[in-house]
Amino acid sequence: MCPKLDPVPVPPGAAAASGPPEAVARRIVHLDMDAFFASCELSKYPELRGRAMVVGGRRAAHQPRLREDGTREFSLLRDYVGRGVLTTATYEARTFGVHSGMPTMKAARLAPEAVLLPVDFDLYRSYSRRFKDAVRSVAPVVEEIGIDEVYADVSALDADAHGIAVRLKAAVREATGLTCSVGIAPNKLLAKLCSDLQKPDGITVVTMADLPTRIWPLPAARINGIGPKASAKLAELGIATIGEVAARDEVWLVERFGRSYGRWLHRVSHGVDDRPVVTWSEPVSMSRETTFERNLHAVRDRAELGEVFTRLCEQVSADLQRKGYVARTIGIKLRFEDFRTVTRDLTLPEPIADAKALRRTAGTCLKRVDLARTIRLLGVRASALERADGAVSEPERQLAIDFEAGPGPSRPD
Ligand code: TTP
Ligand code: MG
Ligand code: MG
Repeated sequence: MCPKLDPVPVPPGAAAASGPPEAVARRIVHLDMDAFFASCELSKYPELRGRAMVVGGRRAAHQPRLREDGTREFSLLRDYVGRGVLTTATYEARTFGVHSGMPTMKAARLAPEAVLLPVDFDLYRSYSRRFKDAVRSVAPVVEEIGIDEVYADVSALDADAHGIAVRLKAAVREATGLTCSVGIAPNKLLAKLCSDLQKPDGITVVTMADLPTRIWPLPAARINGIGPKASAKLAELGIATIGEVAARDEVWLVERFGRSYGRWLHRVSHGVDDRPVVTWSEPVSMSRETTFERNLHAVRDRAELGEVFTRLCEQVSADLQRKGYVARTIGIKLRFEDFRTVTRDLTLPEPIADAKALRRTAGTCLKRVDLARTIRLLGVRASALERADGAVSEPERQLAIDFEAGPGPSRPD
């Protein structure tokens, strides 16, 4: 006999995309690329396959150099001096204890022979688009949640969970040559937890019946939403694992964490999560920026700087118009030779999308910056967006990743 399935709330408007409106057991995928930035770099430098390698900051000095015999010379971590942090590391480098967010100099002590590469965001964005398109070709209901991960609602697909995961991984591999790890579960919460359980190149399928054996032993901090503060408080109460949260009753949790967070803790520790897979969202801003090959000075390099500034405005304008938005706030970002970053913005009475108007407004912002030092980076941003057609919102399936949306090193290199 089939077990009785709880009805799953279907959000208004999501029914068509998420399958039939009647109660169905959901099947949600979380797919996350393996060592993403590093794996993208390996497609450029295949000779590094199998070697410990990390991706650090933006320094041109760490670009590989081509030798006369056609082979490449790479920077090694042991030669690094500076305050940068790693964006990621290959699994070979992780065996030395090196990981994302670690100061590069600390990583150099752990893995001195590892290769160090600078970030190449254009490359990662292009791989990101390719892998997301590949996922959509198998499972059309996709929510983008980061540069290297997505949720997909595969409830309507007529195949077993493992078979779907195999198809997704094959499509991603064919489109990018890269591996990913897939979790399939009845909801987003569990799918995200389980995609991490067999990394890299893993497939993990979890059902509600697996909760005690697969999910409860995990540290509570693995749940998105249990941050350092909540973890510390849980630890004070003698609670380390998700199972130990689940062992407390709701009233006990509410008394210690407040009504809404306490109730939420109770729900997530029991693997309950009704959030739908949302296939579109309104962009918050659109922006373009560029780091110069050499630092430019506002007076000495006026012509070159002016040209780049105009081009950035034209690109933002084209992005807005292509996606059907107008912007009320226009801003600029400058990073100087000493890595100090300043932003200025201006909010207009009427929203704009036109390149000339954008350039004029951004130019007004620029006048409010002291330009004595040379400039490394220039960016233009449009925010306070409204639909150009006046509609409040409209589904937009595939938003290009805003250039600043992707995660990056938290400190300049
Ligand atoms: P993650 O998916 O967290 O990590 P990953 O893909 O490198 O490795 P894993 O196999 O464990 O998934 O992040 C995706 C990319 O985001 C990562 O390749 C680099 C970037 N990133 C940062 O720039 N800084 C960070 O602190 C983290 C966590 C990631
Ligand atoms: Mg990843
Ligand atoms: Mg990720």
